[in-house]
Amino acid sequence: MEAMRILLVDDVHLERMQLAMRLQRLGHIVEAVASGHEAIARYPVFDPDLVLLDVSMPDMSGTEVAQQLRIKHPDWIPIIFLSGHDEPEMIDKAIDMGGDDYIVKPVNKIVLAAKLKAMQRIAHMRHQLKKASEELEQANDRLSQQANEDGLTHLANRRMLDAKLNEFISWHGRSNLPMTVIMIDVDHFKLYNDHYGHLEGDRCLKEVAKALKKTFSRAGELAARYGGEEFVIVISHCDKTRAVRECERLKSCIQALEIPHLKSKTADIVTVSQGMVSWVPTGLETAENMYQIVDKVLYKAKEQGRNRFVA
Ligand code: GH3
Ligand code: MG
Ligand code: MG
Ligand code: MG
Repeated sequence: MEAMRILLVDDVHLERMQLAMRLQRLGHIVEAVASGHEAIARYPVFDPDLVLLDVSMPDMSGTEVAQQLRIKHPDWIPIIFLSGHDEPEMIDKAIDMGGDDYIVKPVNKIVLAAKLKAMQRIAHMRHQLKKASEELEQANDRLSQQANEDGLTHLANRRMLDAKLNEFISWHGRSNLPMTVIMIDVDHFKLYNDHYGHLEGDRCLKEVAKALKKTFSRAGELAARYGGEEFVIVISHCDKTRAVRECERLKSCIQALEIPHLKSKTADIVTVSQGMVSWVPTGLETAENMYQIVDKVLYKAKEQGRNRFVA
């Protein structure tokens, strides 16, 4: 069993020192203080596994200390009272005041060691529980990230995009402000895969995604993978004049990557086509409606020769 961190509180110097020594000999780490005020101050710093608390002390009784500790620190730590009184009513009252056990003074060596063993088991369980709940929390974080993130590109995935786009639409509908949706499709990507292989194709999509993420990383901007080699950008509070600038920026940032694409019928590097729509939502549109609309616009960009945007 691991050593416990024991906070020992007793106003009588000699008793405190004797008990502290005995606890240390049993292998524990002890912080010994002489008053309730000191105990309350040291408690969060020392972070004990167990508190041994004298009941009768001049400035503040042990039961008062226990009550304050319970209020200030909701994380439960066992408290064992120490007292010269062995009347059953006293024991009962002490437990009611927030104690978990009670040892009568003078402290019997065997009783003390036995009770510490029981507390050690509890401390061990508490540590394990804490570890498990931290691991659970981490696993939860990972899961919710995976649920909202595209595995290949680490952009928001379709599910996240749907949710965010619907939120954007209702917010802009209420605020009567324009917003923009841009749908992006990599040009001649089938030919890219055919020529360079699927793995290189994946790498290309990652590069494009990275550039999109960097270009649209401000608050109110969302870059997502719509599916396959298609991406969607959503921009809050963005009218058509600004949206046109954003599409130009997007076009040049993809060109600046200069990813070779010798089989492309558009250029000798990877390019994208974009369909864009800027409007003030009524709030009744859905993400699905908007994909349909913007996809038709994107199709026009393809028809008109690719590597361009159509609004
Ligand atoms: P267009 O310019 O008209 O868009 O032509 P395209 O070849 O890009 O369009 P098409 O829809 O015919 O082909 C898209 C290709 O994208 C086909 C598919 O295999 C590829 N693709 C989709 N998802 C992935 C992926 O995750 N990784 C790779 N490497 N390829 C993908
Ligand atoms: Mg005392
Ligand atoms: Mg496509
Ligand atoms: Mg394509």
